Amino acid sequence: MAKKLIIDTDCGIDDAQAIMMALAAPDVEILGITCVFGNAAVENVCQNVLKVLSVCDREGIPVFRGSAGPLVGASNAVSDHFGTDGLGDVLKDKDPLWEKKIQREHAVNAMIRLVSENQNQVSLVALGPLTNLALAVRLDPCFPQKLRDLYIMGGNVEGKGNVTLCAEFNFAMDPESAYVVLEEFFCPTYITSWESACRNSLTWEFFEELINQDAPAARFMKTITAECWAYSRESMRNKRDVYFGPGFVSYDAYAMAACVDSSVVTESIESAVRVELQGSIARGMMAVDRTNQLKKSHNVFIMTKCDRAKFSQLLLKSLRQPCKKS
Ligand SMILES: [Ca+2]
Repeated sequence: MAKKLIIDTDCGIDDAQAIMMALAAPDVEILGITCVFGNAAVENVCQNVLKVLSVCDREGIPVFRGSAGPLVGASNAVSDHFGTDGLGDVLKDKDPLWEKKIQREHAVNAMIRLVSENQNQVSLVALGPLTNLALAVRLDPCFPQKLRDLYIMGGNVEGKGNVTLCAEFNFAMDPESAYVVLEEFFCPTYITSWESACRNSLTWEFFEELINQDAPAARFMKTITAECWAYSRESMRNKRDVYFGPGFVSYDAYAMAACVDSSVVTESIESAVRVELQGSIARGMMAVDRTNQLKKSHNVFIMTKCDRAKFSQLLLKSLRQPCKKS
């Protein structure tokens, strides 16, 4: 039986890569893609998802618009990490009819409905700020227990931050939502932290091989990364390089890989975690409670090592699209 997925995304370039990985995976059925602000405004995120589905010839998958801002604080806090539109600011052929292609149902309602219709069968893959998920558990307190499992790209385990000193982007964009999700989602939870992704980076030589494949999805990826500083081979320009050295890191793709092929993850930490909300330096940081000081009943699994050869193959395959798929 196909594995049922809902992808919650703030569709930047690495989300695009992760979505393509899910589209290319055998035995995966994507029930819907729910959008959230983050790498760009939610309206841009919706258009980006539609674009990715169009490139891969999979426009039948429903796309839902979700939260435009965090639960608390300014709602215009988006990143320009992948350009202001989230996909490198190079796409000129905007679809003027995109709003008609978005489902009318709100992303959070859609998530609750789809999971209720497919109880204990849905894997939820969260690739952006966790606002939609936090709202889902507020609207339906039983939502987490109806999930099969949850995969998150976000947080950190070593106190290293990419946007602030101590916090990773997705958690820093909406710390309250990250807190709610990690306190109240008692389903099996698998996290790819920022450092986990960075410590399993690939080479820029591999990246060249990846985007120079002869297929529409690869050409699309080559186009949207061409002008983007996050894909600059010039090293030491960002915190990632300073902390971990140069390399190609497709963050969200690690969380997706863990979902579509669990054998990609070769080593994990099992621990309780909590998100810091009060700290002036560490707000949004994920604290890892390996000595059980918090006395929490629920542990999560945080990836520490992956099989890079397998992961590379998933990436390569994801850009050889459109592909024939029943
Ligand atoms: Ca993302």
